[in-house]
Amino acid sequence: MRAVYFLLIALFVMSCGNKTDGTPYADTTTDPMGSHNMSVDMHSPTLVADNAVHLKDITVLNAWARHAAKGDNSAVYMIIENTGINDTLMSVDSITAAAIELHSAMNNKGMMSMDPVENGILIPAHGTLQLQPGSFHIMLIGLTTELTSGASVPFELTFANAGTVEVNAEIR
Ligand SMILES: [Cu+2]
Repeated sequence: MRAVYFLLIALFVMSCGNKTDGTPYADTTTDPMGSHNMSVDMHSPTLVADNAVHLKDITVLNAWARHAAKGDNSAVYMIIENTGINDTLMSVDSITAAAIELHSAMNNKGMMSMDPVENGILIPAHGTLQLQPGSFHIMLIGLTTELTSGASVPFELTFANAGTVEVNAEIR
């Protein structure tokens, strides 16, 4: 299971929007454990982060959204840790977009494609899932407002087990 998961994540190295950020999530200045690269670590300890949100066994860290103009599309990324049994991110709500979908992305011989995830995104038991450019992400379709760098916007995440939690995503 772990090896398969590692392979899947390792394949997703490019941004869904064909843009790449060097450090889309890591904030080493506030991380007492120093630099971390935990995209594939299923057993990492809970990270310390400014914007961590806890809901039962779920912790959401480093939520951020890509800046974009009103009417355009954007995406939201975050780290989701699960200290309990398997859970699933079922849906996301926000007033910032006309529609919101959970997407996976794949790099097939240099061609990026992305698809809606039908039955939610699994957050493995005692594991970590990273929503990041080129991998799973929350797709914002038809922004109802401009997403301005430095601002933040609230999103409601609904998990099958843990329930619903509000997360603020910093716009970058
Ligand atoms: Cu997408």
